[in-house]
Amino acid sequence: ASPARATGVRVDGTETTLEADKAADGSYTLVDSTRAMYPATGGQIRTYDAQRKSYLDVAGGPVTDDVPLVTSATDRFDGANTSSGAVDAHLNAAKVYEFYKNEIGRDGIDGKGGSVYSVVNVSNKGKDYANAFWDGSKMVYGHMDGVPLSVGLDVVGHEMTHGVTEHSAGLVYLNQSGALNEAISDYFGNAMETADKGVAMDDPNSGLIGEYLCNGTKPLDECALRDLNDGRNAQKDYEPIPLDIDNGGVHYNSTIVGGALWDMRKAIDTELADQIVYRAAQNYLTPLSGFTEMRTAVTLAAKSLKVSKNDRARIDAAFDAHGIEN
Ligand code: ASN
Ligand code: ZN
Repeated sequence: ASPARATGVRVDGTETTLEADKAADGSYTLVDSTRAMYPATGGQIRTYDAQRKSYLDVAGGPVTDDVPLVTSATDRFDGANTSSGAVDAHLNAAKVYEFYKNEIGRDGIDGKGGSVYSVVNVSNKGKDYANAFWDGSKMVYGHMDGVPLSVGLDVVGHEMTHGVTEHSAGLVYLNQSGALNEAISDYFGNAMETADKGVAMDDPNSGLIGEYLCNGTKPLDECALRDLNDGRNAQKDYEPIPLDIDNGGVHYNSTIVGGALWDMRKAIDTELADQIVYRAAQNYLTPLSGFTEMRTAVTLAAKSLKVSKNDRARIDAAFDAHGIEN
C-alpha cells in the first residue's frame, strides 16, 4: 500500500481532496500519511466506519478488527462514504491536526505525533446516535437528524481538544472542572471553525457551536447547540447540577467560562488569545481546577508570554464581565 490522493464528496455536496492510501488491488482507504508527524513517528490520520454498530460497542480502547477502515473501490469517496460522515471526518481531523501543529506548535492529540483515530457512523442500538465524543483513544461520531456530526469543524475540533486536555491538564469531567474542560473544547473547536469559514469575531454568530449540523435546513442560530456569546455570568447563572445530570451540568455551565475566553479572543489578537488559552491549559491547570483557577492560569500564561499591559487589562475585563473573580 502507498500514499495516494483521492477525491471526496462532503455532506454539503462540495468536493475535496483526501489524503488516502492505495492498496495493491487498486482500492483506497482513509489513511493519511502526509502529516508532519509521519516521518518521525509513523503517526497517521486514520478514519474508520462502524457501519451502524452501537456506540457503546465501539467506545473505549483502540479500534477493533470488526470496525474496518473507510474503503472505496475507486479513488472517489462518495455515496455511503459521504452519508456515513467519513469524508468530512477525515478532512476535518486533518484541519484540526494542522491547526494544532501550525498555530499552536503541538504535534497531535498526545503531543508526540501519535496517530489520530476517528470512527464514524455509530448508532444507538440501530437508531441515530445524535452525538459525538472522545473516548480516551479516538473520536466517535453519530448522526443528528440524518446529518453526521463530523460535518462540523467546531465539533471535530471540540472532540479532539478533549484528547489534548486528557493528555495535559487532565480536567476531571464533573462539575466545574468538567465545565472548564468543555469550555476549552468549545473555544478551540470554534476558533478553528471561524478561521476556516472566515467568520469575523464581531459577527453575532461567531460564538455558535454546532450551527452547521442542520446542513442548511434551519437558521444557524436555531441549529446551534450552544452560543459562547450567550453572556452568562458566574454570579447570576452558575447552577450546581446533580452529578447524574450531564456529569453535573458540564455542557450547561461551560459557556460561562467559555464566554469569558471567547470575549478575550474578541478583544485581543486571535492567535495571541489561542496561545494564551493553550499555555494556560498546559502549564497552569490541575485536574480539579475551576473557573477562578482558569482566570489565574490565563493571567499567568499571559504574563509568561509577555502580553502587553493593555491586553492584560482587556483579559481582566473579559473575566469580570462573566463574573469570574480573581
Ligand atoms: N458531544 C459531547 C462532548 O464531547 C459528548 C459528551 O458528553 N462527552 O462534550
Ligand atoms: Zn465535550
